[in-house]
Amino acid sequence: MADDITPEDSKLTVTKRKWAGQGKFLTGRIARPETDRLPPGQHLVKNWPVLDLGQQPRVPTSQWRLDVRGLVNIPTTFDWAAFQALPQTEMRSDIHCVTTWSRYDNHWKGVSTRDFLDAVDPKDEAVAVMLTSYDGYTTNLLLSDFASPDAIIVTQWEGQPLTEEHGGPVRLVVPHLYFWKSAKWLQRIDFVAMNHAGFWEKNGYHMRGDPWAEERYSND
Ligand SMILES: Nc1nc2c(c(=O)[nH]1)N[C@H]1C(S)=C(S)[C@@H](COP(=O)(O)O)O[C@H]1N2
Ligand SMILES: [Mo]
Repeated sequence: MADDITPEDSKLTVTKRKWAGQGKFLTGRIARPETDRLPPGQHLVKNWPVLDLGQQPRVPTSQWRLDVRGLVNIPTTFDWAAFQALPQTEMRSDIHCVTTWSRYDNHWKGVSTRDFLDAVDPKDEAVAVMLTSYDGYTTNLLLSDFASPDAIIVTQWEGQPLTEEHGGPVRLVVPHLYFWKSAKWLQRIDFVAMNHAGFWEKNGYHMRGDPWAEERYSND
C-alpha cells in the first residue's frame, strides 16, 4: 500500500540518514570519522611525553601573571585570581606532536580562547598572536587558529592542576595544530597586525602546522 511508504523510508531520507551517520559534508574536526582520527605519519602513545627547550621554569600561582598587549581594546595583566574569575570550561581533545606521537582524549579545564577573546576584545587590525613563555619560548598563531572553538588556555589536566613539566600553572592547548603551537608556562600574549615567526617557526618549522596537511617544516 502506498500508505506504507513513510517519509523515513524514502530513498532520499535513507541516503541522508546514512550521510548524517558518516558526517558527510561536515568539515568540522569533531565530525571526523574515528578511522581518520590519527593524522598521517603519526603513531599513538598512551603516556604523555615531555618536550621543551630544557628549561622548566617554576612559577607559583601567586607569582604567575599573564600580560595581554598589542592590538586589544582592553590590555590586561591577569593574575591567578583574575584568570580564575573568567568563565571556566572543560574540553576533551587529542594531542599531535610533530615528532610523530599523538595522544587521544586529554581532559582539560581552563578558559576557552573564545571567552578569553571576549574579555580582552582584539581590535579589527589584529590578525595574529605571538605567545611568550616564562622559559623564553615564543610561538605564533593566526588569530583565526587561536580563536578555534576547541582552543583552551588550560590550568588542569584530568582533574588535577597542570604539572610544572607540562607547562603549569598555565599553558595553551590548540588541538587542531601540532603541539609546538601549544605554549607551556604562558606569560604574555601580543596581538599583532602581521604573523611573525616564533622560535620553532624561525628554525625550520611551518608557520601554521596543520597535522592533517602534514605541515611539519617550512619550505624555504
Ligand atoms: N614554553 C614552552 N612551550 C612549549 C615548548 C617549549 O619548549 N617551551 N615546546 C613545545 C613543543 S615542541 C611541544 S611538542 C610541546 C610539548 O608539551 P608537553 O611537554 O606537555 O608534552 O610543548 C610546546 N610548548
Ligand atoms: Mo614538539
